[in-house]
Amino acid sequence: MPKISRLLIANRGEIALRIIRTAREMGITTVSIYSEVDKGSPHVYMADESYSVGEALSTSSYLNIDKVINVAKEANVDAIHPGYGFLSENSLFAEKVESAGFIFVGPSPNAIKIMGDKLSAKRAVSSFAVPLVPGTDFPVKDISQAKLEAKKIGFPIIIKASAGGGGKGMRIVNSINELDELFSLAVNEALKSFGNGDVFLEKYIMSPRHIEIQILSDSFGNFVHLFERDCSIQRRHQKVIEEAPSALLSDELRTSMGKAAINAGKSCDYVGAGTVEFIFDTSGSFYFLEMNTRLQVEHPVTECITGIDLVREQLRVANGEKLGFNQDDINVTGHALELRIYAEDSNNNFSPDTGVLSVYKRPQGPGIRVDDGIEEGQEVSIYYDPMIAKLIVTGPNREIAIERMVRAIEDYVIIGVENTLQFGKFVLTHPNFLNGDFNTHFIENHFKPEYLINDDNAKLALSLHNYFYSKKIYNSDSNMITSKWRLR
Ligand code: MV4
Repeated sequence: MPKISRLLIANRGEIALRIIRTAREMGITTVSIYSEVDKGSPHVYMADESYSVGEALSTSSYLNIDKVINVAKEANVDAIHPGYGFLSENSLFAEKVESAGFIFVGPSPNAIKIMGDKLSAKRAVSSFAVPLVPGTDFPVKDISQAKLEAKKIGFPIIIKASAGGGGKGMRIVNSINELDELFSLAVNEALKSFGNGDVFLEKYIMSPRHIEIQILSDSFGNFVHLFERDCSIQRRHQKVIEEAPSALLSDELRTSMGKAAINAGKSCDYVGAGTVEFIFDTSGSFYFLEMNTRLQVEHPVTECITGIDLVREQLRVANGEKLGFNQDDINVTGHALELRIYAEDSNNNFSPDTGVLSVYKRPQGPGIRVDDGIEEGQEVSIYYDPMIAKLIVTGPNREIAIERMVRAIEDYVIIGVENTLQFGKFVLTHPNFLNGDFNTHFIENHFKPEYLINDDNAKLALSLHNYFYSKKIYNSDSNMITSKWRLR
């Protein structure tokens, strides 16, 4: 007997739609929530039912635990899927969901808590054969202790906030002279941002690849991994392109990273879909960084190369079912890339842009998937994440997947809001990206705004490439009848 027949999706935008679609395929009734600015958004009318949770500001709506749980009661749902962001990695939320009698589609509150703190995560995985960056597995309390430990590790080192994430509270220290100042800056920033001044030290890995492993587990202790995603192409901790498989992992490393990732999951009795993040250095060693206890933005590339619907597996596992396959059943076919398209101006230091999407045409064709949560004519507001859409392509190999992505970018029309489509094309056509020679510093090393067209008219022409594209059309007398043709 399935327990989940009614599901609340505690999120908005593309991920809410992503979850609604799979739930519907499984015969589950979907309930969404919306803030006042999202009244006309697709996640409201795509769900079977939708409830208001308040004003635009996230703290008064999508982040308000009591309001979300009240909707769950009112709508009489069986389970809550948190998506990513918002309340997805809030252990207090998971706890309250469960104590109100609902199924939380995700791991236990305890697993979220362990992995939500970097030091406790490192301590948990340390006895489970997961390689760690040389460093301290305890908070460094004062500057004299910092000096002692830094000398043991050897410079350069990196100071990290235990409660941190997304690069906040991190400081790179190149020599002992800089340590005093950077240590107190890191502690103060950690205190101010997280209310927790615990920091630890690690050897700084200079030019790493960021490689993460998708895992899945059920409540019977079965674990599998779904291979890696290479997320090295990022800008200030904001991912830009993700791909699977990585252009550089050997099968041997892939297998040992997969095993390490499963062990990290076992260290906290993980249940559901999770991601274990590693950095990979130039000598081919990999080290655990952290574990994300949610479905990730970039999960589609894994779905594309494995054929596995990760949301379906999350819901099956939450429903108390066993994983439907074991490790040997999971195979990789082809290559997938995801480009995140942000409402940001790449000519103006990527400052967020807002406005109405006056024209919005998605690319189509074999191997193309667009995950978005907005329609033509709707407004991109200041209130939430600036990501407009994810363009995901699959091809038989990396080269063809890249060619396909470039074609899809050319066919994509986004007018009314500055966006990073052309920036994405710059990266995808860069020789170092093409030959797989890149690390997390790719954009700072290779991108200058001058490389993109800065002229408004030219930019418009580019975004209209396939909307009003110039083609030679001849009539029956072989006279050219037009040089402008409106697509569809
Ligand atoms: C590191 C590192 C180098 N050495 N740790 C950045 C965010 C957080 N998840 C961990 N991060 C890093 N930790 C050591 N010991 C470099 C980074 C890092 C990074 C990691 C993954 C993806 C992009 C990054 C960009 C800058 C720094």
